[in-house]
Amino acid sequence: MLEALIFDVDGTVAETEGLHRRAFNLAFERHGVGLRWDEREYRRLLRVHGGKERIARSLAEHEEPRPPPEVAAIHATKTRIYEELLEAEGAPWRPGVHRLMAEAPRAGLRLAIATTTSEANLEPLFAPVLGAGWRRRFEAIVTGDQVARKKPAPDVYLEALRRLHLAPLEAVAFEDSRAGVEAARAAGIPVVAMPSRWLAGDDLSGADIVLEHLGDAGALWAESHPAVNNRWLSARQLAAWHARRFDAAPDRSTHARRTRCPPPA
Ligand code: XBP
Ligand code: MG
Repeated sequence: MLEALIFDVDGTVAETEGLHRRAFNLAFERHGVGLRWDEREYRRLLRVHGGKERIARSLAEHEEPRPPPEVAAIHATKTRIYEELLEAEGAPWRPGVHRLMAEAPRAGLRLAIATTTSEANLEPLFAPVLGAGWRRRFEAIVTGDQVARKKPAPDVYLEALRRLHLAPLEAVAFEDSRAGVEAARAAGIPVVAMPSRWLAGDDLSGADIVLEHLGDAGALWAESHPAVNNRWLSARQLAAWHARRFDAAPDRSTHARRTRCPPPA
């Protein structure tokens, strides 16, 4: 039975990568680094997961390798600048995300976050929309800096399941990128994918459902989706789809995905 919704952040909650790109470039200027990522170059570098890893890769490609502490310092500056940009300009949430997060508790569904982004990037994105107490809504908030391996490795999703004390098939993940879909699938979690602008060319066919976005009464899909027989995705419809798809008599092939992680220590 569906128990929890696990949200990716960048590209899924909001189209934030444009602000990330600007923050990286301003940090390069501030540190005297000879890099400037235009949109085309940033789209290419989004295949490298994690800001620090992205900086290191680009420096190595331009024969300007820097020691890890210096890369970390550049990334810390970028994170501060990103927070300032987000606070100053905001990032509109994608259709249906706020609504689904509000519907979830009424439908008996718990909420979690599983993202590659840095923990500091969450407050300026969530607080303006969900209020100062936004963290209380999420039973697990797992970020890239808390796990050993970033997406497409399953680490953030496995850690979210562990903190929720749930089996993979008791959750649904929401993702915008191929790496995110692969990470959730590798954790055994069903995935709803909504392609984002910066990763529009990604193959999301590994997802269980691919939607334009989650939809809203004011942002209807062009057509009703066969999986939910509606023009937006409600918590109730998602739970009904999940029950039809996964609550049938369990067989050996899904045993591992129905086994709960040990409870948090
Ligand atoms: C997206 C990412 C992050 C951001 C930049 O994370 O890959 O690296 O691009 O943030 P997700 P940082 O889609 O999993 O939310 O610089 O903090 O890494
Ligand atoms: Mg994402």
